[in-house]
Amino acid sequence: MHSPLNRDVPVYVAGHTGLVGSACVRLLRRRGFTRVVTASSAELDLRDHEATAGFLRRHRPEVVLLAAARVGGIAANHAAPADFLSDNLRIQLSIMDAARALRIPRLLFLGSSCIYPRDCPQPIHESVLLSGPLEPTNEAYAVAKIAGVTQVSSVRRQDGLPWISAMPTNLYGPGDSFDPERSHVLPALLRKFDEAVREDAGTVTVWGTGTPRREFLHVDDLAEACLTLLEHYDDDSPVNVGTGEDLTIAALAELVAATVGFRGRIAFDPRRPDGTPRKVLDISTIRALGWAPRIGLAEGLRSTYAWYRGAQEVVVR
Ligand code: GFB
Repeated sequence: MHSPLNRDVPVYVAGHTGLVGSACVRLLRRRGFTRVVTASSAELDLRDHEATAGFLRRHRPEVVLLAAARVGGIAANHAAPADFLSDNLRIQLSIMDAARALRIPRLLFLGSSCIYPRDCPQPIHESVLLSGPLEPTNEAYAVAKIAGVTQVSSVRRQDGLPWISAMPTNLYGPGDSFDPERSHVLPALLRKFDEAVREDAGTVTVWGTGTPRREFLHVDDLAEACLTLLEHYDDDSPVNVGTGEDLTIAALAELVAATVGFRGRIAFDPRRPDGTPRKVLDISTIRALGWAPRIGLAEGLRSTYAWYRGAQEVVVR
């Protein structure tokens, strides 16, 4: 079992401009960490094995938070599986090989709830990993993430380094991508419904049948979970991070409509893929460590919408 981290150790957050990495940097600074190490993609291409090794040799972090990844929603995953597989494998290998060579004592790898079999019992317990076929719409991404989890457990076994993995559910919050085609469902819907209100449109069309169920966690809650795990968890098994509660995409659309003040009709387009029917996580492992989600979905939607509107105004000005 680990203990609280010294606030003066260098902590490298890989992917600090992304949704997850930026939330982790915010939290670390708030908690008094004085040496948060970051590198923009212009400074360091994490797919470059040698460059990444050189960067870690120069900065010698004692903790690595591996939040860098190529991510996207169901359509982005479907459109570019080779990129999702290749970029994620390369990013993970570069960072973990370099961290292993330097024997960096603590590393947290972030996976995704889509690594679990498509048709597994719900809520999903960590133990069902690799027990069945994956959801086809994000198979390439999931296989890359499973390789990352296996790399962590292999390094633990071979080198005795106490690295760990966390599996977050669908995340959202400030700093997310709101791209209408490539983003995840929650930011995509916030944008669609917001535009509909602004354009006075009578109908918003939501992809798929509206029946799939999804779980949504605010990224600030995930950042708290990452710190909890780095300080208090030391085991082979990845740890689920979610809320343990889900809702249908149709119910999410209603909530988003209420958040942005859309009063028109919600239609569904079943020609668009639904993806996995359900993936809600069993969060008993992380709850036992004292972590629990704090930001409810209605509140998280309101604050994320406010952030989105603020970012839009900056773009317009
Ligand atoms: O968030 P999402 O793209 O990814 O889609 P997944 C979730 C559900 O929302 C699907 C529906 O059933 C979509 O059909 N949906 C409705 C929409 N309207 C929209 C829309 O405008 N945009 C999007 N994107 N979806 C992802 C994986 O799966 O989950 C990733 O592809 C990753 O690899 C991520 O694991 C957490 O939840 O289906």
